Amino acid sequence: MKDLREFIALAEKEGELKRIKAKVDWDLELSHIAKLNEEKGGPALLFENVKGYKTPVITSVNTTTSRLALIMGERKEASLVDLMRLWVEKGKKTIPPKWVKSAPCKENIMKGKQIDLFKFPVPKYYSKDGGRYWGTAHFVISKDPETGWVNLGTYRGQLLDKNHIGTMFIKGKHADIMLKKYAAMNKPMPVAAVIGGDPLLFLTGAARISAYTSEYDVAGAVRGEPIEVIQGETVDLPVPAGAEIVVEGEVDPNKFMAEGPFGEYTGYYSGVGTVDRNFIKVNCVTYRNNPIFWGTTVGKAVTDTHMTMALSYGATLWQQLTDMKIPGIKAVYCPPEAAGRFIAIISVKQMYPGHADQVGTAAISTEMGAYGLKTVIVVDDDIDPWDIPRVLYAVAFRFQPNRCQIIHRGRSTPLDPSLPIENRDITGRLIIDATIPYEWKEKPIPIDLDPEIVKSVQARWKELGL
Ligand SMILES: Cc1cc2nc3c(=O)[nH]c(=O)nc-3n(C[C@H](O)[C@H](O)[C@H](O)COP(=O)(O)O)c2cc1C
Ligand SMILES: [Mn+2]
Repeated sequence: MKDLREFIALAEKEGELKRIKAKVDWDLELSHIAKLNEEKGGPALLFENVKGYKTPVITSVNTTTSRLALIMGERKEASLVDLMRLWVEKGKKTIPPKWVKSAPCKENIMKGKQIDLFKFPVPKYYSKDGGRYWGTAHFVISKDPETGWVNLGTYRGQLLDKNHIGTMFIKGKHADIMLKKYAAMNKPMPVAAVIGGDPLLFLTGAARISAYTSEYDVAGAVRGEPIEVIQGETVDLPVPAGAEIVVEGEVDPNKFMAEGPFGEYTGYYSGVGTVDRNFIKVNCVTYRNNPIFWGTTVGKAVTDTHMTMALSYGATLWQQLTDMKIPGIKAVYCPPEAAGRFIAIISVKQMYPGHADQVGTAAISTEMGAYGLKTVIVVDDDIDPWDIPRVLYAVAFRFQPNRCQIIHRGRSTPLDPSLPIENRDITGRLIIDATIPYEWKEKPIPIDLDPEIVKSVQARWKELGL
């Protein structure tokens, strides 16, 4: 799948996409339709008649497991865990992108005074938002000035004026790490903010892939073939050949504009009013003929962003545990209800005393887990981590509060509404070992039905009138 258009064609064929022909306002109406539709598990929506614009807007692309499966080239019936397992398997061997010389994303080019981002139907999502958000289902490309590592990260982007996009690179995110290096060199950081291309790129942009690894290489691996890229017009960065819209520009580490607030995927705002943040000064916009704008809804779970993160955060946690070569890990699940990131459930086939503890502490030390993962639940391998009733059974009947581990300090997210707004750098963590301790000589004796009696009573089922 090279681009968003291939996804649209496939989703339409599979009954997973609806074209909205009625006129819809980009100002709150579009996002509210998308959100209500997502709450009902509805299709992806292609708004073809956005008030005042010719360019259509697509939303709700990642909201259901069936559509995530289409993106990953899987059967529509695949479960979230099947998709995560596939990501982990395929992601083991990264595939770097392939350079091409001409590409659809260069069909139109705006530079200098021609640039006007208001020419695109940028939605406003919630009434208390600080403005219209250009960047939701997008990703920002930047390059490490020391190593040449190319990073793709989904960082929200506010439309500030016709050639400025506000950004929020949270401390320690890869674009933030890179920006600090540019600051030390007294240089602006060249960036490209991209909408479209292979939909896997947005998923990997939102994934917690380890530092020094390019999301392009992971997306290529999961796709099974290299992502096609072309040199940026004004920046020395690879941009996806099949992108719908590429915004090229620079982030000056020493310049700030008022940004926010933005209704987050936690269901809350992460602050009051605006905050001065770095921004992208846009120098060039390239786009396809008849471009398609792509947005994702945030707000209360579960919507598009939560499903995006349940897959991308869950798969990267699983991948990172696999990379540590800890034996016995059967499956990982990060429930979308917890935005795919605050709670992780891991099943393990225990092989030695302390194995479950190792899994719990490893999880919070991965790139994914070290960032705001608050609760890890470790279960035995007879429990599927996505089977929440069985996980609760394990928490009820195998977990003992005296064996829980509280870690008092770890990297937090400024979005976590359980911490005071002004003090969200550091979080606590809880590791719930809901396994039966390996070292116990006397294990609880399970109650099993007698198989012989089961057989005989089943033979009498009709007679019993059941
Ligand atoms: C819709 C959406 C919006 C996001 N907005 C931000 C944001 O504004 N700032 C941020 O640091 N991370 C944001 N994230 C999370 C990052 O995409 C995620 O942490 C990712 O790992 C960042 O890439 P990096 O690991 O290369 O830094 C967002 C994720 C999604 C799905
Ligand atoms: Mn990264």
